[in-house]
Amino acid sequence: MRSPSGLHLHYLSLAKAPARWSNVLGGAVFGSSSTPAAVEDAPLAWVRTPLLMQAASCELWSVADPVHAGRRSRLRYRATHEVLFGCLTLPEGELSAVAEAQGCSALQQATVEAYDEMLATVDSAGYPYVVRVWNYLADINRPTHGIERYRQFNTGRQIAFARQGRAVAGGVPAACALGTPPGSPLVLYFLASKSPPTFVENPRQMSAYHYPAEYGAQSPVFSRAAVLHAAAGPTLFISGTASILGHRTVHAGDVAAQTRETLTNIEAVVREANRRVLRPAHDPFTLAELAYKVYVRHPADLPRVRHELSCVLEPDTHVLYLHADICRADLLVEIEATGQPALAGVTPS
Ligand code: 3EB
Repeated sequence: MRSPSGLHLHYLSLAKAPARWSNVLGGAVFGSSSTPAAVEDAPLAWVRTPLLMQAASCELWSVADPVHAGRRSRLRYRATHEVLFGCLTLPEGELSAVAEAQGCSALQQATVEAYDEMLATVDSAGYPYVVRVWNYLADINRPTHGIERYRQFNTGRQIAFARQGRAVAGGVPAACALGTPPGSPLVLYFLASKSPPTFVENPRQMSAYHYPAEYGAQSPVFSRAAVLHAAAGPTLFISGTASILGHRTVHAGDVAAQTRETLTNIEAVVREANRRVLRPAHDPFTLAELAYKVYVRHPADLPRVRHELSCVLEPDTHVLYLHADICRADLLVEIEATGQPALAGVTPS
């Protein structure tokens, strides 16, 4: 991805990974088949969502600035003087005894512990602003204890934020939450910063932290997007975005229409981000400058999803396609996007 900023995102195959890991802040390896080898002390999450095209298997965040590494409990991180990337993996099986004693599900307990560790780490390391969180949990739509697992996750996330004295509505991180194959551990990775980001909502959608109780007793704690302000320039993080208008799923059963609605939502978030933070100080964010991660529920839908993206995005756009369940059973596709403003002189199409 072309970028003027100090923070760079790459989607690539692990074989093409850099020889020098000293510039890598952190990342994630996707796929069901292999455990990535530990790469020096770089925090690399292993996410067991299968790839839909073999072009890329790895998401890497690199920086020009010097990095230092650290650990805290089960969490590993690397940081520059501005941003911290961390990841942690919690197998639910190890928590079933504690969970039973607490009277909650193992997933809820794992979520509380993961978020406790993340928030305690960023506070003590001096990067208190969590900008973006990627959440991956097994069997996201399956009910246990009479409650869908995504809702158990939402309860745990909200408990952890509230317990650390943090807001659970407004000023919360951009995020995504996707399903992984049964038996996979809870995996979280995140970016946090020393300086406050700007959080952005989507005028076409109700804020997720205000969703009505029909989507779960505890609302999901995430913003539609966040803009990280670094010395080298801003970076826009658009959360997982789906075919939701207001708070309702639209186009149930129609993957092409869901993809178009999702892209319209992403356009609306980009416009809102530009309205909120950039004009007139910076060049605007544009769809063309973003890199995309596309989660498809049914692999057979991939050609239809790719066709809709090709109608809106340039052929050389960086897109990583993954096979994953989405957090509502009627959603067939979810798309996240990340990037920097268009370089001066580049005309968006
Ligand atoms: C939605 O808009 C779709 O629970 O962290 C998107 C992004 C979604 C993040 C989360 C959920 C999350 O409600 C689902």
